[in-house]
Amino acid sequence: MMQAYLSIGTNIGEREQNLRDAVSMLLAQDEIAITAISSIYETAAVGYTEQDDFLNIAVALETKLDALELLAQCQKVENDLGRIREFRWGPRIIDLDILLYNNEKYETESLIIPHPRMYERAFVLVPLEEIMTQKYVMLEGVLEALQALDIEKEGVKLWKKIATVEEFVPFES
Ligand code: X6L
Ligand code: MG
Ligand code: MG
Repeated sequence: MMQAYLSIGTNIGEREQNLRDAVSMLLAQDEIAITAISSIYETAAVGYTEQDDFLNIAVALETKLDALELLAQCQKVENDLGRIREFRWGPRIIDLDILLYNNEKYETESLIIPHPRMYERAFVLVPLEEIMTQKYVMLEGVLEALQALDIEKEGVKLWKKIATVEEFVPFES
């Protein structure tokens, strides 16, 4: 089995429900098992700042899918939840990004792993660090990146404590 880590974000509509929908659509896939989920964090939008605040989570999963197949599944979840791409860095109902895949480096036109900008984004690293602590795993570079980011990290607020996937998406696991 391959280990992967995703970052999921949303800043349109019923944001918490959008996260639940995305997680439950991942759970519904036979080829994917979610092994950990972070709490929900709220942050101001980064990149294009004239938009509503985001909720972000990180999830850990095990899968037999290769990285490109996993990307296709993430894009399917985005499409099924009605994501419309209006402009780069603009508001989105849901965004699923593959951060890490089996400790591998991966580079194609459609996918780069590790996610090229994950080490600069507190809204990615703070939830990811929570999962590391839960699972007693060390992911390369994450703690160092968080220390370097200390000031921006202040902007990431714990919005809702989540302990388990079952708690977050009842009846579906
Ligand atoms: C300079 C130039 C500094 C660009 C930062 C950072 C651009 C992040 C895009 C950047 C730059 C992004 C989310 C978000 C987006 C999210 C929060 C992006 C792509 N997604 N803000 N902004 N959460 N808080 O999930 O991440 S758009
Ligand atoms: Mg993203
Ligand atoms: Mg994305």
